[in-house]
Amino acid sequence: MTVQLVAVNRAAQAEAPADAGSEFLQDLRHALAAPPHAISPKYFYDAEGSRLFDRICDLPEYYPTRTERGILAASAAEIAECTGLGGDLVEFGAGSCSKVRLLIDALQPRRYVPIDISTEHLEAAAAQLGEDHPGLLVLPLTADYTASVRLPPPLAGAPRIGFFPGSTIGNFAPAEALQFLRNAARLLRGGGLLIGADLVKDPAVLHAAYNDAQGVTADFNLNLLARANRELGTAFDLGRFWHSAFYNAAQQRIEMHLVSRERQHVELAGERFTLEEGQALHTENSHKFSIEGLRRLARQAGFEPGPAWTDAQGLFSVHWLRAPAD
Ligand code: AVI
Repeated sequence: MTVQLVAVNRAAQAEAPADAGSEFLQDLRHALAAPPHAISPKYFYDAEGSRLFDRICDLPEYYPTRTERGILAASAAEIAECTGLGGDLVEFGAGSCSKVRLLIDALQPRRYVPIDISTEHLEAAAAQLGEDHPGLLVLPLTADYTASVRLPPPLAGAPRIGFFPGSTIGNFAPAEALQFLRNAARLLRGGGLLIGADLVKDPAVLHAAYNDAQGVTADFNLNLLARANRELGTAFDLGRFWHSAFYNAAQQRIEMHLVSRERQHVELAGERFTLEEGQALHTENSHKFSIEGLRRLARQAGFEPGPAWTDAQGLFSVHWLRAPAD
């Protein structure tokens, strides 16, 4: 993310067959054409993907959401001691704007700027939040915060407080995570960042969280192909792929892949690609952290790590990272 952020053109987000210049088309083409056959997880989040992700958050096996919510609710007063009151709260990847509700009473922000790539989802959630908190100025911003975002001008006397929950930091490659944090430290200077990070733990717990019994995570993963069918005119047969999610201990991450069940051909924008039986399209990494590992990364990015809060089982962590003024 560069600090100069450019809001996504809404017209370009409409669900219509994409032109040859569309980023999704180019990235999918690239992923199908050559190893490492990988595509960014940001393509999960069209309207359907966002709905599926909300369902994941409620699954019994997916502990991160409810655990982080518990930490935020229990620690809101202590968090407010770090952030101060009356700040300018900016949420990266706000989705349904639900976690911020746990902080509003304690932090009493003057303004809330939720940023998300999915307009429809964001605007409905922001409107509802504004209705529920009439004194709060809510300014939703449709943008890809991993690329570039132009924030509204700062509010005098209100430090910028970034909010990046959900361990979305874990979906970045390590170099991207560092870059994101570096830019955030600049964007938030004089304020700070409240960030959620999933912790390294028993791989069996992780495995269950990404292989739920109801198959919602599988549908979420497969929605990438369904989205390509809707937007790019491909004809992926979803039944010919299976969802694979496993813990890669060496890299401290869950990996998600879509694996071809058989040799098959797919057409994308007039080009034909062959997928071999067992060939995988790598769709997501979800890195897990130690408390000290996250702090080390934050220091490298220019933050001064403050307190970190965890749950009793040590599943998840929330960190306050101060962004020095200069
Ligand atoms: C958004 N992100 C932090 C989720 C995660 O756990 O990495 C996305 C997700 N993928 C599968 N389940 C949830």
